[in-house]
Order: sequence, then structure tokens, then C-alpha cells
Amino acid sequence: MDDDAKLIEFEAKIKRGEKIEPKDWMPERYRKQLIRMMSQHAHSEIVGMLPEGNWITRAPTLRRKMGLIAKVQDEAGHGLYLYSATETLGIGRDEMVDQLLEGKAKYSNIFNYPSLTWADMGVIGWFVDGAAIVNQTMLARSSYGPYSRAMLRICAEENFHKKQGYEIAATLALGTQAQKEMVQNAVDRYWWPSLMMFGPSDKDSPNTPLLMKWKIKRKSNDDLRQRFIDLTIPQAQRIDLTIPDPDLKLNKKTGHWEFGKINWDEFYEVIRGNGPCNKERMTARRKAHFDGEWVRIAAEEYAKKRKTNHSNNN
Ligand code: BYC
Repeated sequence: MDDDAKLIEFEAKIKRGEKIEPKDWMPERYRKQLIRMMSQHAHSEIVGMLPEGNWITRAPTLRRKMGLIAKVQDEAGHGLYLYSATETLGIGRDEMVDQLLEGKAKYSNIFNYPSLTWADMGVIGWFVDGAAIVNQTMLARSSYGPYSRAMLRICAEENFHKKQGYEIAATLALGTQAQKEMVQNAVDRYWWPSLMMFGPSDKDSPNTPLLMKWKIKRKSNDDLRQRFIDLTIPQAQRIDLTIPDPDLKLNKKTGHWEFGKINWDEFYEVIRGNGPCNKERMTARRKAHFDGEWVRIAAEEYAKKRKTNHSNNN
């Protein structure tokens, strides 16, 4: 079969709702888009450990500390599933990590903001994991088999994270005046960057048309952002927190919340590397990579030794 015929068969398969698996033929652009998106996603999980890791030693109770450690550990696990799933597309983990450390690969805008108070642990779980679930529930139906299966596992765990975050936020919101102010302040700082997590508006999103055509993405950035807003506002109302948007209005006809203008200049500055914490995050990741070198060498030597022993015994 020539490439044109293969493309027709590939697209027919996607239309029938069948998954594309690693050994199946796929157009180069499909492979490249998946590597871009999945490796960014993996990096986001790993960099995303930093703002929360910052609060493990300062969690207010042992129960909170255990919950936060478990969440951060889950994020490491998600990064590993996603690096493995991306490796099925023919790129090595080393190469992906190099791209991150050299500043060539992106990771989610949201992790370039500081975690200033304990309330941020609640609001990150509630908004950031909440946004991730909305996005990733859609990606669990992605056309690429390894990505969609990784998403199923990840979403199950993100649900715990979101509930844990909302419970922290609710406890503070119903607490003392100082606690209520602390959580309101976290909501004020994290609301708009969380909306930016869904990416630029559809009209400014260069990758969406192809991703949707090949069912890598099943819904557009704007549709997912709207869903997140519609789900989150009643949750904020229930615990008497104010969303920092004076233009929020429920459209009774459509059932959707209308919202104010997103500051896209801020978004592009952050993803170009000029957000409040970009440099700090990359310095931390480079240091972790450098400090971990002896572990990688030891693991490689051990694997070599096992291989030699195995062939000597046969
Ligand atoms: N941040 O054409 P567009 C988590 C870039 S972590 C940074 O709309 P696309 C968690 C985009 O890459 C959640 N950059 O792109 C972890 C593109 O630039 P390039 C992470 C962004 O791919 C720890 C350009 O802007 N989730 O769950 O169609 C603790 C134009 O955008 C962002 C994922 O990564 C952004 N927010 O749509 C707690 C999910 N948005 O690459 C929680 C997988 C856009 O052309 N990814 N850009 O140079 C996706 O669903 C999609 O890639 C996006 C963007 C919706 C993010």
C-alpha cells in the first residue's frame, strides 16, 4: 500500500472509533503532534510536583501531610506513565527530559505561579486538578491507545486530588476570618491562570483543527474551559467564596456562565518563560537531574551486570 492508501485506511479507522496502537502505521504529523502534547503533559506532571512539594514540611497536621505526600507521589507516577506512553512513539525519555531542561519543551502555564500559603494546596487541588480532570476525561477518549489508557488511570487519581483540594478549601472557608481570607486570596490568584490551562481561545489555537480531525482531542479549548467554569462556580458558591470576575453572569437560556476577558498577554509571557516562577522551576528540575545522575549510572550498570550474568548462565 502506498502512503495515500495508508492515510485513507488510518482515517477510516479513526472514524470507526478504533484506537491507533504503537505498531500501526500513522502519518508523521500525527506522531509529532502526539509527542509534543504527551511530552508536555508528562513534563507538567513532574514540574507540577514543585509548588506542592514546597508545602509538605509545613502541612498543618499529620493527616494533611500524608495526603499531600500521596498527591505529589501520584504526580510523579503520572509523569512516568506519560513518559512511557510517549516512548511508544519512538522517542527516548532522555531526549524528552533534555528538551525540557534546555527550555525547548513546554509545560503547563499554571506551575509558574508561586504557592504562597497553605490555602494554595486546597485551591490547586480544587482548580488545577479540577481543570485537569475536565481536560483529561476528554483525552481518555483520544484516538491513540497508550495515551487514552494512561488518561483513564490518571483521571481516577486526579479525582481524589480534586476532592482533597476542595475539602481543604472548604475547611478554610468555613473556618476563622483569617483562614477565610487566606483561601479567598488563593482563589483570587489561581482563578485566571487556571482558566488559561485550557490553552488559547479556539480562534488562536493553531493545533486544535488537526488534533480534532484525528480525534487526539475530542473537544476544543473553549468548550472545555466553559465546562470547567460551569462546574466550578456552584462549588465556590456553596462554600461562600467569590470568583474574582465581575463579569460572571449565568445565561439562563444556555445554562452557561458568561465570563470576563482572559489576559492572554499574561499567558503568552508565562509560556515564553517569563512567568513569576519559570526560572525557579527550571533551576529546581536541572538540579534534581544533576543530583540524580549517580542513580541513573548505578541502574544502568546493574542492568548491564544482570544481562551479562544471564547470558553466562545460558
Ligand atoms: N500551558 O494550539 P494550542 C496536571 C501552548 S498538569 C503551556 O491550543 P494544543 C497536574 C501549546 O503547547 C495538566 N503552554 O495547543 C499536574 C502550543 O504551543 P506549541 C497538563 C500551553 O496542544 C500536577 C500553543 O500554546 N495537561 O494535570 O491544541 C499537579 C498553542 O496552543 C498551554 C496537559 O498537558 C498551557 N496551559 O492545546 C496537578 C493536557 N496551552 O506546543 C495537576 C494535555 C497551550 O505549539 N494537553 N499551550 O509550541 C492538552 O490538552 C493540550 O496540549 C492543551 C493545549 C489544551 C494544553
